[in-house]
Amino acid sequence: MAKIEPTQVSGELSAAGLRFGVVASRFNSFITERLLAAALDALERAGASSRDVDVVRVPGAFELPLTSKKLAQTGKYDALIAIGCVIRGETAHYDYVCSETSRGLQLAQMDTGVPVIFCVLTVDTLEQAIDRAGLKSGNKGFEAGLAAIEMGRLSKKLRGTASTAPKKKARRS
Ligand code: INI
Repeated sequence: MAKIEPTQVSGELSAAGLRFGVVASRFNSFITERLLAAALDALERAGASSRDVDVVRVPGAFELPLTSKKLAQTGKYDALIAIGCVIRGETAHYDYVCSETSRGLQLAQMDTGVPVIFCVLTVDTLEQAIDRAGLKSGNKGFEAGLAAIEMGRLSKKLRGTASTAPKKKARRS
């Protein structure tokens, strides 16, 4: 058994003083509005205030990545939450929308360094979506709110950690 006690780093679940951007898609709004309400509930319960939370609406999940990236680039937010719901239909549209949305959201956070929480339901049926938006399996929006707080806090903390700060270039004399 190892005896070392490593430094443990994680983000606290306190939203006070953090700024959040939420991008919510209108497609399947019956589901996405429920996810949005639960995400806002999580932020509020953890101490976020109205002036520190912005909600931006987009037509569908496919539009989430670009909008998230633009919000991240403003430098105004500690974390973003992207909310959508894609339900499998008869066509391959589902696969394109799902893969490009997830890929785009990952790129948005990797390109900007701002955490983008993936709150996009990708399901086969409306019933499965309803289950994940407040019925059987809890509400994924609430989980996303908590993840945004934790990642916003953690990112803030890591920015201030000496060992992760970019090294200054040595000056030539
Ligand atoms: N957008 C969704 O958010 N969910 C879906 O289920 C969906 N389906 O099935 O088509 C969907 N399509 C729209 C897409 O996200 C774009 O808004 C549209 O293609 C315009 O770019």
